[in-house]
Amino acid sequence: MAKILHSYLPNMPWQEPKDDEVIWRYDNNPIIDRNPIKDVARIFNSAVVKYKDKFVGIFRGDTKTTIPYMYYGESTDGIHFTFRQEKIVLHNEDGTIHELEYAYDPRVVKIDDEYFIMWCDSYNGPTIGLAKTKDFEYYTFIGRPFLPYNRNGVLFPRKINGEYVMLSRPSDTGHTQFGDIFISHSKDMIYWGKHEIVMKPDWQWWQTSKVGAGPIPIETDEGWLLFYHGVTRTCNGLVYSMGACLLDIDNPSHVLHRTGSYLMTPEMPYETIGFVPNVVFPVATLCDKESGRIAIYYGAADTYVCLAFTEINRLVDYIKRN
Ligand code: BMA
Repeated sequence: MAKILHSYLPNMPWQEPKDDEVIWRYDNNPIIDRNPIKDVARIFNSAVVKYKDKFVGIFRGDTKTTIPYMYYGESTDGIHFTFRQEKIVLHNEDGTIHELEYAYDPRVVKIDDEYFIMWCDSYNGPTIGLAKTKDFEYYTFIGRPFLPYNRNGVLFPRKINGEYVMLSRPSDTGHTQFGDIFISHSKDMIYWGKHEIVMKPDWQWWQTSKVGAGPIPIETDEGWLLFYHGVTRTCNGLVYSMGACLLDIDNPSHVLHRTGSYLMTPEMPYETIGFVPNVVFPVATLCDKESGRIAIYYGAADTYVCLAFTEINRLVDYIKRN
């Protein structure tokens, strides 16, 4: 019986499974539809966390200029969100405003009493931006952990062996296709090193082009549970599916088990039809230690935010068997 070790969230969104499926979609997907804010055409690939007595999120909003920025939203049930109309403003350490050219695919993690935000930032090409907030009102820009080109920065929710640990996916300019997941370490969140490879694409076609870390890893007694996206190139463009793996608790560069069959691939109309068809892109999870429930927030077709659910025992069993 696999157990989640560090998340306590009894009132998270949940829907019972209909049969013995390992992962199941929310019946009322998508939870965020097109044109959710005045200047924003689509919200997708977004991060939700628990904050005080509500659920808050840092959302990727593709504006009507088609440039993406980050937006704040909140909810009492984790399903119905209200958004601030203005994009999130970051400040530098000296209090001046930190200008963003664009910002996409944010992840959020709470470490001690602060929330850290990672996103795909622009600095002579896409790389990872890192900021922090205590209250989702005032955000401080920390820096860019890695050189361009890099995407999908995902911090672990606690220090491991005394160091902060981040997954990332060094990549190309966008015109060629490769993407492996690496891990890096830092004592202060400023200087990052000890880079190691974690995972490369595999021979199964759904994950043969690129892989990238998804939500913040979940600590379980079987290892760190990491959902990830796997990409295949077809004659009709790229297809993004979802897989999962278990990483060693003390040395997360070591993959213990990994899905050879995908967990979820684009099938529903909201995943196969949209701004970019055939994309399932997991970005955040909520989970409950007592019940083993996991809710996954994923972007669909670069157009919507959707929810899917799983349960730790079924999932770990599936990852090991596949
Ligand atoms: C990736 C990122 C994601 C996006 C995906 C599919 O490179 O840009 O934001 O969901 O492509 O378009």
